[in-house]
Amino acid sequence: MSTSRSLLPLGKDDFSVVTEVVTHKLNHIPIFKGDFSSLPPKVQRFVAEKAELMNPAGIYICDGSQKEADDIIDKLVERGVLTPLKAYENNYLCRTDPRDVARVESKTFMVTKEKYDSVCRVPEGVKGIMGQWMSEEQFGVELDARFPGCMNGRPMYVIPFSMGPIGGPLSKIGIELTDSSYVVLCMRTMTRMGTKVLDSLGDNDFVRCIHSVGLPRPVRQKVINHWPCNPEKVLIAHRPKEREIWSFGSGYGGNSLLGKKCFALRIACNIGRDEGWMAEHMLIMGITNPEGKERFVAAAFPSACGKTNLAMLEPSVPGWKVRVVGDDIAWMKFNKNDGRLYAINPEAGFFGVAPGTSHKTNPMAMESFQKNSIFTNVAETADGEYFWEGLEKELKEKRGYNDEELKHLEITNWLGERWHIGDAGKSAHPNSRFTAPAGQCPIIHPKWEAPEGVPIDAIIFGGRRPEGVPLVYESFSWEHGVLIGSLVKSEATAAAEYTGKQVMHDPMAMRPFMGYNFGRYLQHWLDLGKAPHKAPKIFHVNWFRETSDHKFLWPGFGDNIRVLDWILKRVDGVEDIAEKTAIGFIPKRGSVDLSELPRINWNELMSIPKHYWEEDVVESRQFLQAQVGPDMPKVLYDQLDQLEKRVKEM
Ligand code: OXD
Ligand code: MN
Repeated sequence: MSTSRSLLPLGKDDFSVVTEVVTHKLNHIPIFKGDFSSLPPKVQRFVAEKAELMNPAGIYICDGSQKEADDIIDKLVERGVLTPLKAYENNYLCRTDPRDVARVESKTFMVTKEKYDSVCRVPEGVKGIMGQWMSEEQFGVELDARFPGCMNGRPMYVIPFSMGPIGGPLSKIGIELTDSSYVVLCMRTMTRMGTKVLDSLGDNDFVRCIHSVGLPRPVRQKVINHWPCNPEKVLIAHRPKEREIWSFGSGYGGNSLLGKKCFALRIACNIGRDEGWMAEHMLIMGITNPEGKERFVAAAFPSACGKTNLAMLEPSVPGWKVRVVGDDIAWMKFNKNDGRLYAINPEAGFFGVAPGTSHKTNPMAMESFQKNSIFTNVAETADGEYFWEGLEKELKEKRGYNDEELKHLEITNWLGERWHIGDAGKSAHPNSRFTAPAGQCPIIHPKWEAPEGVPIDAIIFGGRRPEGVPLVYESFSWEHGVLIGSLVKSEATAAAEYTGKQVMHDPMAMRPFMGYNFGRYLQHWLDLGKAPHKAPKIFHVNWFRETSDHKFLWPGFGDNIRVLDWILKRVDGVEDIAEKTAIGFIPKRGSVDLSELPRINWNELMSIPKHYWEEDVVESRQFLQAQVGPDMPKVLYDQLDQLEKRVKEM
């Protein structure tokens, strides 16, 4: 263990020590805002220890009020960090340093004493993809090379936040310390934040989140776009046992809004394992059929597969209604009384990928960010509107332009350069984002903040699978469904540092967000699915299958309701609409409503090519042996054997 003071064990709260430490440690650091002495003692201690380590110019305790947000926005506008998007009410554009635009998976680590608590026992020479481990000793060294004095000359904001409705039985509290006021604003949208969270802390523990942009003052290098960051020294480290997150060098998204991926997935899946629940990369949606019966589903897709679009789907079939509970993360727990699985969305906002979002693809997301939203790395029109790839047509229609006029429209791209539609390059960064309050979504579910959550009847996995995988299939059992989840694959995404279009494994859509040994995580799923729990049915969908000349076989978007209709009928126990195949139950021809759709090549869309699946099973086994190895629960290898046998007999 390093000698780093910030790593000292936290120990029991001894109030006399706390008072002593606090007065001593805050001696030389002024309070810019808030009342330090009114913080709960354990929070005082956390703040004081970390302030001593990072040496900020002062401490700013966030109360979460509108006035506070307005003050911060005014300052950021004055400094040029935010630009008001004049066409809307309280919408702002932020351009980052172009080197800081996405999650940095290669610099993301789980820090545990035992390596195999974090990662699987992969064979010699194999690089594990389900998370990275760092030893406590190494972490101490890395921390000492970054955090001492890292907030010199900058304020340290103290952000108390709740993931989930404040005080709810499934909710958890975190405190984030950050030197980025952009982070404060985004955390205010993405979480429930402020004084009221502290009031509910009581005897509960909180997740300790420490974030710095990593550029103390005086700054010796050029700051680009008023966006301080330190790309060479990025580190995102989690200490699950200590419920602690340390993030350095990046101000962007999941790297800095620590309530999201770091807490609500990587740390929370550890808490969930200890406490008997699950933290998953899943949307939650309520679907009401034309007869008025509502069901909730949770769906896991890798990043950039359209979770936000699905969660806010506008059904193309009359009579159906969809309402969103969450678009990215689900915390789910089986209820002791009725045995059903209940889910909450721990977040309070949407941090959605902007490009591709339009009134055609996701009108409800568009309505959600007409005010009080922050747009990061999108483009701007001369009239103060946001712009990104996918908005060309509606902009043209809105202005009544012809093609030539559209090409002359003045746009400033995400790099701050003049740009026109048709010019080389993209106007917006492919991972540019909107940050919008969930409550502004016109189809937010009235129960989206129900503290006990909503009951889940189906779990859906999916990915971008151009080849071989039918539109929808249903698992034979919970165990088979867990195997299907462990074999989720998808084309790469701009949300991380990957480029290109290769199909990558993304087990349970959790590959970048796994917080402990993936084999044990699968075992946790298997354990939770047992009686008396009433495990939901598990399905797999693929909206992205292509013809040999790369045309999508399925229209997707609002038409996905047709597939959800079939899924919910299966949940209701309708038998005669399914056909047994080697990989699972698929819809019988005619059982998915295709009315009013242009011709769908059903045979191609639903085909299960034997050669493809033979190869896929072999590849899956190799993958699981290489990546999960001896940590893979035997039950799942049995499931894979059965799948292989069925495919052989096809
Ligand atoms: C996200 C992601 O930002 O999954 O939600 O990358
Ligand atoms: Mn996500």
